Amino acid sequence: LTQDELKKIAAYKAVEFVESGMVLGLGTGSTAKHAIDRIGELLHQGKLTNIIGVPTSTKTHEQALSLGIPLSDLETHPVLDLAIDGADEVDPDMNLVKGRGGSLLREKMIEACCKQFVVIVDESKLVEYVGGSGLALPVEIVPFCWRFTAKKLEAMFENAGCVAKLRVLENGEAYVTDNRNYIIDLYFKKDIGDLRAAGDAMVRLAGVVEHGMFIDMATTLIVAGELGVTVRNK
Ligand code: DER
Repeated sequence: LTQDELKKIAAYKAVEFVESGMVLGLGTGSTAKHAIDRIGELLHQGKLTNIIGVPTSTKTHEQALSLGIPLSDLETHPVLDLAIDGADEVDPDMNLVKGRGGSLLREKMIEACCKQFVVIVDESKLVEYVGGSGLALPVEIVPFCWRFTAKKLEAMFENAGCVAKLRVLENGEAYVTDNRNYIIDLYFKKDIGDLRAAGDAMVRLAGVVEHGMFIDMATTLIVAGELGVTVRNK
C-alpha cells in the first residue's frame, strides 16, 4: 500500500465518527483532504445531513466549498463536535507536531474548541519523541525582526542542538501564512524534554505567535499501517 492509500484508509475510518448534525473542524493537509472528500461524498449521497464545517485554512475552505460542504467559523460556532486532522509526528503520549502545511495557528485555535479531536496518520508519522523524525517543528512568528526571533528560538534550545530556518518558497521569498505571518522551522538533534515547558517558553518570547506542538489535545488516534488500521482513544 502506498503512503497515500494508508492516509486514505485512516481518513475514511475517521469519517465513521461523523454523525449528521455535527459541527466539524476540517483539518489541513493531504490526509485531512481525504477525510473532507469523504464527508462531501456522504453528504452528496444523503448518508450525512446537516453538517457544518469550520475550515482550518484557506486551502481547506476552498476544498470544502468545491464539495458543497456548508461552512461557518469559530465566532458562530465557538464549540465544535469533532475535528479530523493529520499530523506530522505523533509521540507515544499522542502529543503531535503539526504545521508543516503552514496552518498550525488556525488548526490549534479550532481543534482546541472541539469535543473530540481525531488525528489521522499513516504509520510513518509515529515517533519516539517530538522532533524525533529530524523534520521541522514549525513556529509561527510575526515578520517584524524575524532574524532576531529565529536566533532567540535557536538559543532557547541550544542543548537540543537546535537549528532555526525561515520557511521560504521556491523563489526564496518568505512563506506567508493565512494570517500573514512567517514560519520558522526548528530542527533538533536531541529530545527537547518537557514539551509543555518548551512550548510555554516559545510563546512567552515576544514575536512568537504559536508553535506546532499540540500537547494533550488529540482525543483519538487513527493509524493506518501495512498490518491494518488501529483506533486508540486517549
Ligand atoms: O500542516 C499540518 O498541520 C498538516 O495537518 C500536517 O500536519 C499533516 O499533513 P499531511 O496529512 O499532508 O501529512
